[in-house]
Amino acid sequence: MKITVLQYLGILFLNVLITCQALRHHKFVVRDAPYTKLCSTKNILTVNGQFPGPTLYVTKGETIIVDVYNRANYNITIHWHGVNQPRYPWSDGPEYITQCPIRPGGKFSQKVIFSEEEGTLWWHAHSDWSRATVHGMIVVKPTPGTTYPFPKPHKEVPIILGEWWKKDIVEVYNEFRRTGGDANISDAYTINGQPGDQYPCSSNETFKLRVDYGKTYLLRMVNAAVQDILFFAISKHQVTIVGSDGNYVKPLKVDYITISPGQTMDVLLEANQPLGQYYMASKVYSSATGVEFDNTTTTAIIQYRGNYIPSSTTPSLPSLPASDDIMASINLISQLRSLNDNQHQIDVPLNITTNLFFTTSVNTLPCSNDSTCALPGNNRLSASMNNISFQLPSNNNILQAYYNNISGVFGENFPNVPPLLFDFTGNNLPAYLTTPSVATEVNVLEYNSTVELVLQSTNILAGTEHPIHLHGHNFYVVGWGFGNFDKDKDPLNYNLVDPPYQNTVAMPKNGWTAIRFRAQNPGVWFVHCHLERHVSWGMAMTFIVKNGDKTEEQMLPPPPDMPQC
Ligand SMILES: *[C@@H]1O[C@H](CO)[C@@H](O)[C@H](O)[C@H]1NC(C)=O
Ligand SMILES: *[C@@H]1O[C@H](CO)[C@@H](O)[C@H](O)[C@H]1NC(C)=O
Ligand SMILES: *[C@@H]1O[C@H](CO)[C@@H](O)[C@H](O)[C@H]1NC(C)=O
Ligand SMILES: *[C@@H]1O[C@H](CO)[C@@H](O)[C@H](O)[C@H]1NC(C)=O
Ligand SMILES: *[C@@H]1O[C@H](CO)[C@@H](O)[C@H](O)[C@H]1NC(C)=O
Ligand SMILES: *[C@@H]1O[C@H](CO)[C@@H](O)[C@H](O)[C@H]1NC(C)=O
Ligand SMILES: *[C@@H]1O[C@H](CO)[C@@H](O)[C@H](O)[C@H]1NC(C)=O
Ligand SMILES: *[C@@H]1O[C@H](CO)[C@@H](O)[C@H](O)[C@H]1NC(C)=O
Ligand SMILES: *[C@@H]1O[C@H](CO)[C@@H](O)[C@H](O)[C@H]1NC(C)=O
Ligand SMILES: [Cu+2]
Repeated sequence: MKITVLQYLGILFLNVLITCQALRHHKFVVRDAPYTKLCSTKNILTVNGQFPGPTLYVTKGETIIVDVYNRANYNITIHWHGVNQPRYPWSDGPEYITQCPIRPGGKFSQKVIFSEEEGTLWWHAHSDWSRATVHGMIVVKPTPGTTYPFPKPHKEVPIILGEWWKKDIVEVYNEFRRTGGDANISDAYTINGQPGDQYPCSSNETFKLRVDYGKTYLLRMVNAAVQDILFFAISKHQVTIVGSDGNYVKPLKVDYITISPGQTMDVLLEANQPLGQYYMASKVYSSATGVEFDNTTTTAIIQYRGNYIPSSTTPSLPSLPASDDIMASINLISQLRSLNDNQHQIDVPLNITTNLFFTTSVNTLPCSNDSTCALPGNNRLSASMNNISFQLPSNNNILQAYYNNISGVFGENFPNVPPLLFDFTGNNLPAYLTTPSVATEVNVLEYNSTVELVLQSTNILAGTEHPIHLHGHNFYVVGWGFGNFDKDKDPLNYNLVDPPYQNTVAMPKNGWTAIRFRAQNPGVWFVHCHLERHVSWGMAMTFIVKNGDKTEEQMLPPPPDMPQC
């Protein structure tokens, strides 16, 4: 059959029409809005004036467009945390990695492509520390005709854990950059934007969840805190973890959970206790010796409906592990297992083509002569992976430079192994180890390579947990351990049967974590600690995953409205 040009254009038009109709648009307006917490009112950066921001509801495998308008006075970018964005890094969001910022007055229509993810994810700003208030939840529903791998809950409840400074977060960030010291600790944690009644001036605004006895509730949890891993528990109630990072896990009944910044968890709460009021509460887990932290407790209230006088019952606080209880933190996370049933099969790479070994360190760097820095000897704090403190490009982004063959923006020499082997988890490490190099280096992965990445903590300056987040991929957490990784012995204990499939994993203090993934998503993908001060110091690197041979194994072209530097 011969197709005329007009017919062809008609088909093209129809296709465009169908595509346009199929994609739902959402509008995100980034702007300042006044907010009152802890007795003071300040302007915070919000999306659509909300804190936390609007929840995106999507169906597994859907593609949506989010039209992001920047009506604020700051540069902004938005990242869809845990969404793989197959072949399309252009809307991933990390500033100066995959895009230049959306400037005040600007707009960027971001195509968000869902694929294998199902469950709870979130979105957040990826520009300086604006994610402190610019964040919200993503709920990925099962495809029609499929259901949750657990009984349908009576109700679904978002629980977003956050962190609050009385001062403007921009001031906190600028001071942190200027002095080279550690950042001022926060004044409160929040549950759904509210600190709760353990803090002054907040009692009448505490988040309240009203429940019916005998019903089961699905709590969709996100840790959106800026600097802290958190413990969370509900007084007198156990919860059952059924998902994490947009993937299902084998049901795990626990007294409390540990959740890293960046991580999400789906937990079932059965309202099975005597009618009354109960606190849910969250506080910090922090194991770094000598590092100050916010030790306050945020609360919300679970209130049973029924025949009793709520005001006559004072809610009781749940018991949470001690702030430095390493085993409490590790035990919880290391018990997660992929569901791995008929409907949710897993595919752990067994034949590894690329072995990588990355160290994470907190470091110091000398300040220039004309500035005064907080640390003795005019030094400032820094951090690194494989001894490279990652420096963001300033007048371009890595993705655009890679796609357009622009040289001078990044190097391709991020090493597969650290430049120096030493007793990574030893005590009192010598001073000559503390200074990293500073560079913008990527590690290039062949398309379809099967990668094992061992993340090794070091005790340079101060060992602590680092929640490491990989953009563009989920990974299997196949092993972890204390001490230095032993490449002969430790792999023998890997879980290759039902390891959890995550996008963020907290490496233990004094230890290591091994992850595996298939590099099947061509593009430029950021890897970083999700504690904001650590990534600001340079605890980050970037992978480039090369194109495959076939068209469908290659990056898609950029959208026409990419923000320019
Ligand atoms: C940080 O804390 C110090 C000491 O309490 C205080 O003087 C300073 O004003 C704080 N800065 C900000 C931005 O909150
Ligand atoms: C809480 O109290 C403050 C100050 O009294 C008041 O402005 C605010 O409207 C109250 N909020 C609620 C939810 O009652
Ligand atoms: C929290 O830290 C403050 C200041 O360091 C201290 O005075 C207080 O006792 C601590 N509170 C708890 C509950 O640990
Ligand atoms: C493992 O991968 C390598 C490289 O792709 C290939 O040559 C080899 O046959 C594979 N081995 C197995 C057991 O699949
Ligand atoms: C700092 O001062 C020292 C001694 O005056 C000089 O040798 C060095 O080059 C200066 N460094 C910088 C970065 O200006
Ligand atoms: C970049 O270089 C590659 C390989 O040399 C080439 O295929 C591609 O067309 C170049 N891209 C641009 C935008 O010049
Ligand atoms: C890191 O790199 C710096 C600068 O090249 C070097 O002086 C230092 O010894 C290295 N440290 C480690 C632990 O590799
Ligand atoms: C990717 O590698 C696997 C082996 O790990 C192989 O079975 C598969 O055919 C490869 N796919 C492509 C598209 O190259
Ligand atoms: C905003 O982004 C532009 C483009 O990269 C940059 O030139 C400018 O310095 C940025 N502004 C701020 C306040 O960071
Ligand atoms: Cu870290």
